[in-house]
Amino acid sequence: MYMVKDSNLYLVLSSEYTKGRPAADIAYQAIQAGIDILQVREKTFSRGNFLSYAKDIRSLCRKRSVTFIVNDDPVAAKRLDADGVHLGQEDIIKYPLPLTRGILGRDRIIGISTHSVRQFLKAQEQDFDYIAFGPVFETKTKNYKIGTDGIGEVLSKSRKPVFFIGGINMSNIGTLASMGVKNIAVIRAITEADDVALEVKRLKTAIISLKTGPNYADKN
Ligand code: 3NM
Repeated sequence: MYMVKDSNLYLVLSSEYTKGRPAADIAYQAIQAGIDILQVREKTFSRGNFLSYAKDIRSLCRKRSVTFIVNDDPVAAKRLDADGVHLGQEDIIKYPLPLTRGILGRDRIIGISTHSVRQFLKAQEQDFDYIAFGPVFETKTKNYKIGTDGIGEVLSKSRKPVFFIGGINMSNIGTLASMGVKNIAVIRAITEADDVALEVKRLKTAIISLKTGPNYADKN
């Protein structure tokens, strides 16, 4: 079975936040520069448009063995032969976990967004492969943030990979590093960077140096 390992830089690619540049160009540069996981997240495309767009991104990912994840839609993920799907708290109403697992099978990744320690702990009891926790800092896609208060508890109780998300960039990654965070997911830090490759390398270096504090790997 696919394992999500530690020290991952996870790019959520959203064409809304590329400063007018083609999303595929951003993806290409980020993949070359060393991201580990890429999620395609497009809320406004029709399924047909999404599938043809995502197919190109998937090919870019395949060439460099970057894990390719589709947002929200297990059926699209299956059709794209994606490595997995990422579900939000609303998506699991339409696509409950057993249904999603049935569509994708055991060997694919299913991730879930959580927005409180309570949601995190609940998700951890279920058959998800990784859990995202946020928004830690201010972000464009949510009108609230949960801050860093829950991070210690999440890390100390986690038995699965956790991706912290929301407003993370080079200016605040040190705060997370000091708490023991191992994996981060970002949109704008990469998609809005003037030099995408340079920013990916900086973030990746910062993540690799995130070595302090408890994490799920230490407990297994
Ligand atoms: N999900 P940026 S925050 C897509 O907390 C997404 O679940 C979040 O974008 C969550 O890195 C977020 O530009 C947006 O702040 C992350």
